[in-house]
Amino acid sequence: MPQTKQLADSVRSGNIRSLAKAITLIESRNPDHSKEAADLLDNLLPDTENAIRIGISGVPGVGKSTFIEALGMDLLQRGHKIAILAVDPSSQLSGGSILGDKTRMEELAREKNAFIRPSPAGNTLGGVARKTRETMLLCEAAGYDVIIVETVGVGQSEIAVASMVDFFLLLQLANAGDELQGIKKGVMEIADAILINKAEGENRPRAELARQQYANALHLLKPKSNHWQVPALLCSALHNQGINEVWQVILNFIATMKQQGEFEEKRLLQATDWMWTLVMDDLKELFLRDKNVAAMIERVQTGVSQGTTSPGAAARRLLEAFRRP
Ligand SMILES: Nc1nc2c(ncn2[C@@H]2O[C@H](COP(=O)(O)OP(=O)(O)OP(=O)(O)O)[C@@H](O)[C@H]2O)c(=O)[nH]1
Ligand SMILES: [Mg+2]
Repeated sequence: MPQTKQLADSVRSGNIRSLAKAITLIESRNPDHSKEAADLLDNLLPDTENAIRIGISGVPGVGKSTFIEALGMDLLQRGHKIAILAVDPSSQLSGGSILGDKTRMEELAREKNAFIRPSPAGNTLGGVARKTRETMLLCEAAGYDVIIVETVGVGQSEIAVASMVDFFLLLQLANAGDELQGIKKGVMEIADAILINKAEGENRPRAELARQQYANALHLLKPKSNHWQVPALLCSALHNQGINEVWQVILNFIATMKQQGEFEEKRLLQATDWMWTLVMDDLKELFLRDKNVAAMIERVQTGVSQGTTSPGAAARRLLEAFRRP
């Protein structure tokens, strides 16, 4: 399609309006647009190799946005172009977004080499993550060489973000005494580094203590890679302390993974996983929209919820209905 190619070329040239247009196309719920969006992504895929993808998560108020602003300003000075995207699992409920009304990245937002984009409210986490991932690719093709995906830490969304980035950073606070209780083990297992924020002033000794406890706990976890020991670090995003150290850790991680061949391997694995996620999502939707299924789903589900039909029998009946022409 010549139109798609034109848009792709314009995105590649770094034109912001075309990038915004491309993102709108990807976010569109109009089924007519999905073929065009897929063509566009295919066209741009070869241009998405060179960026560094970073995921950042942590509980509300831990300082994610403040950290991203500090890191972002630092990276801009080093000549990078950065894009910041948000996966907001709460947007399904509130219709709001992390970066919506409470953007705390005012400095970054004024910079021409920074692109900040909240994810649209979506019906499912999968849907929101899908758009975030595709938006990330568009930004890369447009020349942004560092992509930061922010998400509030509520389990599911962290996993979704970790599966689309090269480096996953978990922000924590030093809460005296219960450092390791508040953190779910599963989340710790997907982190490539743990960063204790607000480690300044009188909070510093407690943060250092927490850092040591994390470091000890991390040593006990089975490593994701034999070539990377997940570090526990300190910073103060508000006071701009320790930010560059984190960046050096990220660069070191990427260099090590590339050297070991694990970088490319992980991206290809993520791409394959992603394909299956999309297939499964679409299958589920086809299933739910199937007229045979639709005709009986409520009755069958009621049977299961009232204990009169077994889940296995119910599933079998629904699948048989789905296969029936
Ligand atoms: N003392 C101190 N305060 C900080 C630091 N970093 C962030 N804060 C403050 O903590 C509050 C929350 O910071 P945000 O950056 O908005 O936190 P967030 O994790 O993005 O929060 P959500 O987007 O709501 O999930 C703000 O008042 C920040 O000024 C820090 O290093 N030290
Ligand atoms: Mg925030």
